[in-house]
Amino acid sequence: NAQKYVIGNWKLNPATLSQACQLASSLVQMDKSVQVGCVPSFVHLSAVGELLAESSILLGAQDVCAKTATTGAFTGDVSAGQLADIGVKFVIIGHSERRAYYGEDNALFEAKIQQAVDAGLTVVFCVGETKSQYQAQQTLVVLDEQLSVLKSVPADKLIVAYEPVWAIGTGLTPSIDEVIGVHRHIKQVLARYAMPTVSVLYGGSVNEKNAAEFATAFGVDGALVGGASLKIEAFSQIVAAFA
Ligand code: G2H
Repeated sequence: NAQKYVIGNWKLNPATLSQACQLASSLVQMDKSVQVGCVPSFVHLSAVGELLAESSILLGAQDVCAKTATTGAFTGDVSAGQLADIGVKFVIIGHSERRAYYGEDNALFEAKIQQAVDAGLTVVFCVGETKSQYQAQQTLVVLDEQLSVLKSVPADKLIVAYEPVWAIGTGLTPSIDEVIGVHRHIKQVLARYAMPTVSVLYGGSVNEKNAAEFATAFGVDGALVGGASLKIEAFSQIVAAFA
């Protein structure tokens, strides 16, 4: 059986280091009966990592350098090796915001995945269809193409997150039956890649009200939570739902 995770993707939040530390401290206090991950922005990683050091919470990063896993002349980048050195365990790659706002594509994702794996980091790889692809019933075709970059990733270093783009930060979510169907399909593709036990998380407007429904959906091994991960009350209820 796949391991369960509830991961908070803080995106470009919060505004200050002290707010990030406050949020991290309350995470440490929270009851965690499922594996919890926390993904602050780069500038907050070290401080948050120190606060989480004695806890079971996994520290994650939102991006990684595609060019090297170590050091070099790559202004503005952060390498997988640097991340691993400060206690980062996983990195998010393929998030729809990177695809949409920064034009990131499969070739770049493959390079980033390679660097992450070289440094021993786990990859949380995000896939999902846009609204027009959903309406054109292209979801599974789109996912197959996105998942194709994962063929040679070691299965024990991979988590997949299904995030329909039209559900991200919008308050809209697919029906539970749609989620179950898509997760079944993703798991079939992963089984073809000889990775049948890779966890497949759902992401996109998960909140304290809908978490229980997702948590009981067959094939949903946890959640990638954006907005609701910034509110400790909401996030702890989501974690409890998946426990
Ligand atoms: C999807 C999700 C977290 P939100 O991006 O990755 O964000 O829960 O705000 O829709």
